[in-house]
Amino acid sequence: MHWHTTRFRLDLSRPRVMGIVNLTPDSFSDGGRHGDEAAALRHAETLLREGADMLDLGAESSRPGAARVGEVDEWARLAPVLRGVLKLGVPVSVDTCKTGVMQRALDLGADAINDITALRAPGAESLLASYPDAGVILMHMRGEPASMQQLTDYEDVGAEVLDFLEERATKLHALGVASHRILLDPGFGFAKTAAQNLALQATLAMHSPRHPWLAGWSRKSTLGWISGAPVTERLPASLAAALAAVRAGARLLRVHDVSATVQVLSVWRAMENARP
Ligand code: HH2
Repeated sequence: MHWHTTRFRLDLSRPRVMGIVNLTPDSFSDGGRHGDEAAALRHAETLLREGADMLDLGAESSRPGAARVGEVDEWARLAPVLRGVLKLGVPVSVDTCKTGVMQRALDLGADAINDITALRAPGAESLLASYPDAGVILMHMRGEPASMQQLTDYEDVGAEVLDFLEERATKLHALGVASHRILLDPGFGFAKTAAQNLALQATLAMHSPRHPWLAGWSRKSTLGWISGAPVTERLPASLAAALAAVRAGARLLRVHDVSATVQVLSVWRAMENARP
């Protein structure tokens, strides 16, 4: 099972780790710490030394209630760092929901687009179809980050999210995006209550989608709701969630704490593969 991206094929036969590089001054979990270009590049290099299999670069916070960033500002934050991280020898996805930013990132050579709105912005689907090799991550959410936590009315959250993701993948496929370019993401924390996030993962454990899926639990508020830990102290909770996601079938983990996640996965794999 491989995920095809612009320059690399990521082997997902074992779970992989995507290291987060946030270029936003207002991220919920690591706001502003990598704001300046050189610091962001150093952070990316550190994540790779720690064992990240790929990097995800984002310049607009999607935290509930976060302010929107204009296309020009978003690209101004992304471009210099993207140029640098594209030289580091691993796949790089760009976390954006703006078609113009996607195009510029793909023109610069980005390996994949990670879109929390699953390419629903005007022109986004056909743009991705016109870059024959780029990877795509389609995430489920409702509304906008500012309003999404008021949109949590579901009959059956697991079934609705799975249907949405399969529909989006089918639509893209029909437009010419090959299946092996597509990853799905249930969007933990996006227009879902804590209990719904848990129910959603339980559904995924029982019904695996037809494409590999990514789990983004790292430091999310559901983990605070369960454990009582503030965002700065959610490493143990994030590791437990990462492992539970892998057991539920996730093939890629979007995380802030790469070294600890890689360590957890290596011990888990050794024990899973051990025989008497
Ligand atoms: N979560 C965040 C941002 N982008 N992309 C995908 N595919 N899946 C996720 O779960 C996901 C995502 C939010 O986390 P973070 O990047 O740490 O914060 P912020 O959006 O505030 O920068």
